Amino acid sequence: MRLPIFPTRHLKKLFSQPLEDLPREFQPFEKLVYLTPHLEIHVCEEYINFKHRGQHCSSMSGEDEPSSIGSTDSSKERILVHCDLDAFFAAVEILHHDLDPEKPLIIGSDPQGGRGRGIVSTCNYAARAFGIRSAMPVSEAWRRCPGHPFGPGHYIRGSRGLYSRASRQVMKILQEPAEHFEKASIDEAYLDVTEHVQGDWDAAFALCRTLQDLIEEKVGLTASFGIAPTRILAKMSSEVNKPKGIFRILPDEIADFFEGRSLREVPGIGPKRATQLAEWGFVTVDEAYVLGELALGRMAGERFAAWLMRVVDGNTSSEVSQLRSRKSIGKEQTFSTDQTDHEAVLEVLRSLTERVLKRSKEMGISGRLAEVKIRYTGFETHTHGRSIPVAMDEPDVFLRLADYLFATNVQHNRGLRLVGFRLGQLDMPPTRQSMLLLSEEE
Ligand code: TTP
Ligand code: MG
Ligand code: MG
Repeated sequence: MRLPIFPTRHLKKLFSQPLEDLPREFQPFEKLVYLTPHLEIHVCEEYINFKHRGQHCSSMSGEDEPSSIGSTDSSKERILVHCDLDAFFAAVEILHHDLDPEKPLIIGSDPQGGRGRGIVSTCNYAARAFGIRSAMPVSEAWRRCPGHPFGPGHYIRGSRGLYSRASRQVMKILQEPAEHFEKASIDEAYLDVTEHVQGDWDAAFALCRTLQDLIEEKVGLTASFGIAPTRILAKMSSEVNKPKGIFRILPDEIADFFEGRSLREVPGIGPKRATQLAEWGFVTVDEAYVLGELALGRMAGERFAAWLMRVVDGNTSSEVSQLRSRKSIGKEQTFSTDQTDHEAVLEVLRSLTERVLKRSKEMGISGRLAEVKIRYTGFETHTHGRSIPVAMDEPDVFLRLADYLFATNVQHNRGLRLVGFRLGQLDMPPTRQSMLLLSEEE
């Protein structure tokens, strides 16, 4: 399909009139217009200028819907790896403070001698032997394994900065062999390694062993790996041989894997749903599966039944994409004393914006939404956002938007406690829209 020329004057015209008045040849841009009712023309111009200087793209296939970019073809079998670090926070603390891993260590709120009202974040495997688990009330943990001077439990509050640093080191190692990589939480990631191992499941196993050794050698932490054709299966299999385990589910082993396996182990089945199913007499996945979609649907709901069938048939998602786990990229800074010099704050905002855009570029992500966060003395917080028509990763565009959003919204004569920048409405470039813009410029 030949696309219309899309120079700046058309752009101006295009965005200054209602959608229904658009000439026919602009129909492909409907979405663009719809997304940006309050478009800033200069941003578009800047983008076009930038693209004139940079790359060119001459065609639009029509198949690259933004939502599918970064995904994998579901008709082709994928080899996915899920990695999850073992007792992550506890392991980092043990490493950092050179603690004895054989002694029970509990990370969480202050136990206050057993009267604490908070919860346990995590604990090492020695503490798990006492029945302590993540999210358990810390008072309950204390009852099972008291701390000094009553028992062997060592309770600490934890230090977030340490965990982020260790997580970054691990993610860097994991990212290397993956065609598609997704950090799913601070201690876990999905990798699509299909091409890297050329479809060989044994090679995938060997790769996980190598990654496991690398993480231990370079970061000092142990990790568990799951290898399987879908996300859910990969996540479940990384749990099987924890800690420091590797477990693989081949495509023709899925049914065997689910035999006798508790429904509660399937990510997505919570305690409420599991209890309800147990009341009907279904505790394991295969018990529910043999009932068939229709009969199970009558009891547990059609959507749930259809989904469970797909899980067991290995037909759930195998998409690995940063965009699945991440909705935005942001950075903010709290000032040690409230700031009245707004120029100085703007400088901080610019530096945060640059850092966000650097990060997004590293991740191969672009965004359409710029959002500035301002917190005043007394904690009153406002966010001010603006969308642009196409996802971009150009720092200059976002620096200008950050300046604009700050300058037009900040309340003068007020002290500032925090400033932040966030890039939202993320996409993997080039999007279909950016291709359109790139296609035939003057
Ligand atoms: P998990 O991977 O769920 O747990 P874990 O790494 O501690 O243990 P496992 O060996 O079973 O994987 O969570 C990762 C980190 O996230 C965990 O170390 C602490 C934190 N976390 C919380 O702060 N609160 C919670 O409720 C959970 C589940 C985790
Ligand atoms: Mg973990
Ligand atoms: Mg985890």
